[in-house]
Amino acid sequence: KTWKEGIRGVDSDVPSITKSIVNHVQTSLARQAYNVDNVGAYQAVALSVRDDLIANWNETQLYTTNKTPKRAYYLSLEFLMGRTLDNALLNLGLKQKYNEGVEKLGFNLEDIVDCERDAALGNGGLGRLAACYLDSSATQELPVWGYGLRYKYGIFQQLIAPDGSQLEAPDPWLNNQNPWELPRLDVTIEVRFYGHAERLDKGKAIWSGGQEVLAVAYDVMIPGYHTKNTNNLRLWESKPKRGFDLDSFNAGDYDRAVASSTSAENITSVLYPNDNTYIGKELRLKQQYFWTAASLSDIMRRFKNTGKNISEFPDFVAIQLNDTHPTLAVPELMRLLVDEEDVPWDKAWKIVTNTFFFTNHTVLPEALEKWPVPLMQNLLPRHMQIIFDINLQFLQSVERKFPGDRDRLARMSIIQEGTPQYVRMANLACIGSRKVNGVAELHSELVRTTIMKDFVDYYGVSKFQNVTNGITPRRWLDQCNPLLSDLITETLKIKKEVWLRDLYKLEGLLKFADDPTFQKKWAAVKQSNKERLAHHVETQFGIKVNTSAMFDVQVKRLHEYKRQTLNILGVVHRYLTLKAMSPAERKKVNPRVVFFAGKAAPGYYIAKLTIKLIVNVARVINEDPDTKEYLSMFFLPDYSVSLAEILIPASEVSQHISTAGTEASGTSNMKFCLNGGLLLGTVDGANIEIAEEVGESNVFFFGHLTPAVEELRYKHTYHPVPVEEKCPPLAKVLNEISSGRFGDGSVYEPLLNTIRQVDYYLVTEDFDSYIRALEMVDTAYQDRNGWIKKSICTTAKMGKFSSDRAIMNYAEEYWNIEQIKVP
Ligand code: 26Q
Repeated sequence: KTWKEGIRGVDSDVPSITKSIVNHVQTSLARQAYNVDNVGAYQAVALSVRDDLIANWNETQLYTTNKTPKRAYYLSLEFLMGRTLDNALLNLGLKQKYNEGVEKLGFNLEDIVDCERDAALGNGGLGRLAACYLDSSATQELPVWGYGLRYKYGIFQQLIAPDGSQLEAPDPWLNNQNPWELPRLDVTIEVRFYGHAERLDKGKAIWSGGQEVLAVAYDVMIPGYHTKNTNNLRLWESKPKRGFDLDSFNAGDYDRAVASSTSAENITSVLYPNDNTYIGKELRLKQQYFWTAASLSDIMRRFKNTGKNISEFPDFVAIQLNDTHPTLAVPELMRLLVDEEDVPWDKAWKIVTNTFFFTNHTVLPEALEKWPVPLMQNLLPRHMQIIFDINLQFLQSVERKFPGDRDRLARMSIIQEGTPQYVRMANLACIGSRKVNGVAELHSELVRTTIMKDFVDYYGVSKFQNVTNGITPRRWLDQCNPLLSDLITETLKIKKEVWLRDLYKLEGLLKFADDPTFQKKWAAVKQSNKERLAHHVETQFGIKVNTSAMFDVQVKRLHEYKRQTLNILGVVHRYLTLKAMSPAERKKVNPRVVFFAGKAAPGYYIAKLTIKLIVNVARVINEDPDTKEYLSMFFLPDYSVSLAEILIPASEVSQHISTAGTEASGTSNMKFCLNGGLLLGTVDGANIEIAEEVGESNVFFFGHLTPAVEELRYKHTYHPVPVEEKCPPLAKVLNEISSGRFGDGSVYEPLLNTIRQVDYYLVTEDFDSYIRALEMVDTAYQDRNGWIKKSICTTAKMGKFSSDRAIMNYAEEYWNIEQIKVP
């Protein structure tokens, strides 16, 4: 049997596929086979595919358990998986057969695939990265499990009101049953909150009382690409330990009877919709502890089943902390070892610091997690003791290395002094881990020289490394852009399964970059993807899009540091320039369509105002008969993984224009370039490494560099120069908006003032250079063949950005785990 044969063995032929689908319609769904709509067909097809996944998953888990290799665990509060059916079909190598099978049953596979709701258990980059990493771990047959939370509500659904305001609606993604998860109602773990901790001798303590909550496991199957290996993502759901309080119920006090069960269930109700900003809500801390405690208990149980000695824990377990969100795992593992396993403190600390690895995703000060000591003390009294103990030992050791350096001690302390005191999670994560890494070269260097500088002095630089992010080419090329994938396969003359697992093979495209026939085919694919997007926009939102214009895309979470404002102000500048031209002059202009999409955190006022400005500027310019042929703009609501899969292949230029030094990496930049879109961006994050790979002549760079940023900010604060003087064209744009050209200008004053006054993200400083970069894009686009060549060369040089490379880096350099071939 090979991986391809799956549960149905050699008979995974079309007739047995249709049989299995019909069977699921009649039994699992209890419906009549002649009365099934697309949604029903989706459910039946999903259940049929799931049978194969379950078989592979079972074999993998059984085989791996018996082999007892070292395993790695990826702890992430977010897994932004998107849809599963198409991915499962591709990875199982069954797409073609299911295509035929559903045709035979009178359905169309694409329509069926479209019925699936996204699993949107994440905000953006960090959560999608976790999903790509699971795909690459499974594909490369590495024993990696993900651990996360099974939120009842994923990232909110975004609606745009007629006045351009963002409205949020819940995302009840589990309303339809989810065929991709296996409830493990027998796998439950008790998690305690509150109560009191009583110290015993030898650093031990007893923690008791408080509230006890149950964690229930749901396992999500993660198939590798063309391998039987199927990994596991375990998501925890909270539920009350004891149903409800019968005494209160009998006394007629129903509210009170269910109060504690409601509070237990609330823990995994909803994903926090904040991205790159920290919020100090108790429920969020509860989520973090609930998840880390359940995961560690599960990991410990699995380890103890192997019968190994506890000191060997780090030889069998590696745990990657996805940002500081799971940092409580550090004191929690100390608690398990010291209080429950009777391991002496120092020995326990050695185990802990050989087990954890910490990835940092941001250097923005407002995003660094800090929890008030009183809050943590109340919720997790034992952990607070452990943190103080860790801190004391650590500071003593710093003092020995740098005697008398009080400031250094204050900076490095896990506890930030003041009223109240705070627990600095990044310090704790760093102190508790073997390695700390950033997510792109520049970012890792900033980690070493800014937020972790003192720790580099103390530990030495080798603890602080880089693993540049990556993306899975299965989803982000083969699945989302089948036409390009086919063209690549036909051109390289190697099997798709080969280059999709070794993305450096794309370099073979380089020798065709000048070939006119190939260029023509390449351009035709892009055109077809543009039309697919236009069709989607027209059917979903009722808007017509000019597909002969250049498609210019900026899609990402709304955030001041990402500078969507720069883009929109640039569009207004272009509009004013077009208006000032004669009709004859305009005819020489390259038509351009600018797409925006992205969600704003519900409490982020300036981000929401930016959306409103985009929508209202779009309304005016899209209606202007003088210019609408040459410039139009759309804000597509409710950006999601599925929408990205349509947008990205259609892009000719995409914008990644953060203030230098603020975007840790970015990962959509990689997705756009892999799909032959050119990059317009600042010298920031992974943009830099993309340019290194594809060549600077194939990207459009602009703006100040990271070292200049701090100085410019200083000047802005102490020697402010009005925008009118510094950048007259920008001042004109701001004034046009203020004066009501795009609807009541006063609405936008708070947003415009961020630029006119502090301008922390340096829009004013980069505006001129941005406009020049846009002009360079126009000039380059006029040269059709030159542009297509750039596009081909870009795709060809994206091999480095496969998440297979990134995961292999973690596996070899950090986790020390090995591939396992399931026979
Ligand atoms: C923290 C505390 C309380 C509530 C929410 C949060 C929170 C949630 C999500 C903080 C940060 C995030 C997400 C951060 C994120 O997505 N960062 C991005 O990570 C990508 C993957 O490494 C990078 O490519 C991006 O540059 C980075 O912005």
